[in-house]
Amino acid sequence: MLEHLSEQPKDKILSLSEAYREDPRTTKVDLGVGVYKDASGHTPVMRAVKAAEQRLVEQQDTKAYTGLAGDPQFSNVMIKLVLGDAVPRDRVAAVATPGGTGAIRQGLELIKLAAPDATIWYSDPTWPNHPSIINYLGMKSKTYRYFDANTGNVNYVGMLTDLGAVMPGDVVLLHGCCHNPTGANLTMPQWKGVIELLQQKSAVPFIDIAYQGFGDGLEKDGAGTQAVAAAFDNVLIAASCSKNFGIYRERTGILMAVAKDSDECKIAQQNMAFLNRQNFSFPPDHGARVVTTILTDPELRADWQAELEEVRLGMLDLRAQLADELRKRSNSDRFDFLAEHRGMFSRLGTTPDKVETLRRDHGIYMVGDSRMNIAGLNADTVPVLAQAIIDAGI
Ligand code: PLP
Ligand code: TYF
Repeated sequence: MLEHLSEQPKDKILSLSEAYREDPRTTKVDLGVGVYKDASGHTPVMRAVKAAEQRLVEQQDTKAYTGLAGDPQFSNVMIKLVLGDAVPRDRVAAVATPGGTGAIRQGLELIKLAAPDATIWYSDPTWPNHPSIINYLGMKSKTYRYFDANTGNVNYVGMLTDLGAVMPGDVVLLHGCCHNPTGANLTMPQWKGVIELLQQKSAVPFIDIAYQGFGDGLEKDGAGTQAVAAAFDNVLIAASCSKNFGIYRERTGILMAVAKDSDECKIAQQNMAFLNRQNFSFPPDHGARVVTTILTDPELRADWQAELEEVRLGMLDLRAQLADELRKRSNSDRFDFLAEHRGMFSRLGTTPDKVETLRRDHGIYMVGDSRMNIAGLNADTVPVLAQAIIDAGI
C-alpha cells in the first residue's frame, strides 16, 4: 500500500526553520515562522498561562472526556472575546478545535455539508494553508487581489473589483486582522465597503482571526469581525488562541457559526459536533481550559492583557525602528509602510532572488515571498537588516 505514496509538497514556512537551524553562522537572523519571540529570541510562556496551569494542576480533579464541542464555558468566553455583543448568543454555534487551523478545516467541512458547490474566495496572497486545505478537500476556489506591492498597502480597488464576481452563496475568506503574509489591513471604512458588497452578492463571510491583540489591541482587532458578524445572517469565524495566549503547541482554537436564528443555530451546532466526531472526536482541552481560566478570572485576565499589550507595543516599536533605519539608509520614505503594517508580519515586496541574497550573504531568513516576522528582530538586528536590505539593492 504505502509504495503508492508520492512525496507531498513541503510547507515552505516550516522548511525555512530547518534551513535556519542548519546554518552555522552565529550572526543569522530568523524572520521565518510566525511565532512571537522576545528580544533574546525566546518564545516565553505568558505569566497568566503559567498561573492558570498551576491552578489547574492543583484544582483539576478529572481528565474525563468533555463534550464533542469542548467545554461550553470556553465557547462562551471566546464568543465574547471575538464577537463582543455583535450577535445574540443564541445565534452563535461554536465548537472547540485543534488550533485555528482545525477551526478552518472544520469550517470548510461545514461548508461542504451545507453548500458543496460554493466557491471559496481567498486573498492573493494568503496564508498558504488556506489554499492547501481547500484544495485537499476538493473544494472550488478563486482568489481576489489584496496587496499592492508598490505601496505596501491593501489594493482595495482590486479587491472590490474581484469580489464583484462573487456568486450568491459563495464563501469569502477574510483575515480578521493582522493579515498574513502582508501585514496590510482593511480600515474600518473599507470593512464597511466589503460588507456592503458581500451583502449585495448574498455571500457568506468566513473570517480567520489568528492574531487578535497583536495589531491595534484586542478590541480594535476584533472590530472588523464584529461588524461582519452583525451584518449577515450567516458568518463563519475560525479563531486561534495560539498567538495571543502563546499556547501554540496546545492546539487551541474555535469554530463559530453565526446563524440567522436560534433554530438554525441548534442545527449548525449539531452538525459542528458531528464533524468534530468524524475527524477527531473530542477536541483538545488543556489549552481551552487555560484560556477559560484566564478570561474568567479578573486578575489573570488583566495580567494577560498587560503582557499581550507589551508584546504588541514591542512589535510596533520594532516596526518604527526598522522604518526609521531604512528611511535614513535609503534616503527615501519608500519603506514607511513597515510602520503602518500591523501584526507579526510584513511583506517587504521584493523578489525571491533578493530574499535569497539576504539569506546567502547576510544570514537573514525570511519567507520566499519576502514575508518577515517582525518579532524575530531586536534592537541590535534592526540596523543589520536595514543595511542588508540596502546592500541587496531592494
Ligand atoms: N490563520 C492564520 C492566518 C495563521 O497565520 C495561523 C497561524 O498559525 C492560523 C490561522 C492558525 O494557527 P494555529 O492552528 O496554530 O492556531
Ligand atoms: O504563518 C506562520 O508562520 C504561522 C505559523 O504550516 C505556521 O501561521 C506556519 C506554517 C504552518 C503552520 C503554522
